[in-house]
Amino acid sequence: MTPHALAPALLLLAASAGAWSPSPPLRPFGRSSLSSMRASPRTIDFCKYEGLGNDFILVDDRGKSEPSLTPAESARLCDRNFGVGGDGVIFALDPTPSSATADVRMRIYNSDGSEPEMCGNGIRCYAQFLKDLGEEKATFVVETLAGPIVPQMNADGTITVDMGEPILNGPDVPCTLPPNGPDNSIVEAPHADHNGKAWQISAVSMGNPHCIVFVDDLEKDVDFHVDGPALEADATFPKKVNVEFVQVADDRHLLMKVWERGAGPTLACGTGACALAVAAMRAGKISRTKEGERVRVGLPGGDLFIEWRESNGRVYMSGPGTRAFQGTALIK
Ligand code: ZDR
Repeated sequence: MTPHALAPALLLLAASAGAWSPSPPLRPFGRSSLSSMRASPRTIDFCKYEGLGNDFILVDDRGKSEPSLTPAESARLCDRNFGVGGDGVIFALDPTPSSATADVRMRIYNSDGSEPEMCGNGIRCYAQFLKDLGEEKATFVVETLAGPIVPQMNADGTITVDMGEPILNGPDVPCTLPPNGPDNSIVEAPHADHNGKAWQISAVSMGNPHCIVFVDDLEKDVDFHVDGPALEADATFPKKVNVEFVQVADDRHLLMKVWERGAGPTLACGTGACALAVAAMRAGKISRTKEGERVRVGLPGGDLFIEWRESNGRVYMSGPGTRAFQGTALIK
């Protein structure tokens, strides 16, 4: 597909409620009903996807080596009042020449324009986007700043992603607290006050950094809009951090709320769900998953299912990636 054949002057939102099952073909870009409108200086064709309400603007930049939007343009597009609205913009690019194995490359900008290494919900949306663009393979290798990631399209329409091995070594997360657990990890480490509370935090990277806080009651123990940003900017995480507050419902069911680095409160977080499942197993909050067994992680936008596989130490995340609408946006 060659992008940007037309230039409608308005944002075109062909919104649709509900899931697309099976996903119908994408309307070829460049045939908007507004195509007769006066040409704008610059527009971009996009598709909007969501993974449990964590929503992304997807741009087909295959055939290119760099995203067609700058971080600042992406941030404006993510604005929910002045743009399309989204938790981030994701670009499907050609793999870098040095990548021997990748089929495609993913880059993502958060809604504030910062660039994370990885995005779990985003990569499921990305995989569904490629499928909707005509990709026939059920599994492919995606080059990311966190290394190669492998989504697998399941027969039931969900997507399982091999997210690789978690990084537990504290300094590599990166977190500057003294490691207090096995493998140099940071497990429920007592930490300085924020907002008058003494936090115990666990640090795990899934390519991007996560700070996990176990609480007895998600509603009562967390002042989400105050504690979330305070921990996001905590000085012991030099790259800032995604913050997950977690309540253990039972041995196979965790509940979480996420305050994302660079995006604030979102309805779901794929890398966060993986990180907190690993942290819960490491902290002995729940037992380690047996081969093929999964932990249900309840997020505000729905459930993700996580296996930390004993035989290879890798984390597998399963959940949906759903198209919401496609359109053409004016770049501001
Ligand atoms: C949390 C996230 N949406 C996901 O699903 O994994 C990732 C987005 C990137 C995150 N805001 C970061 O690491 O900066």
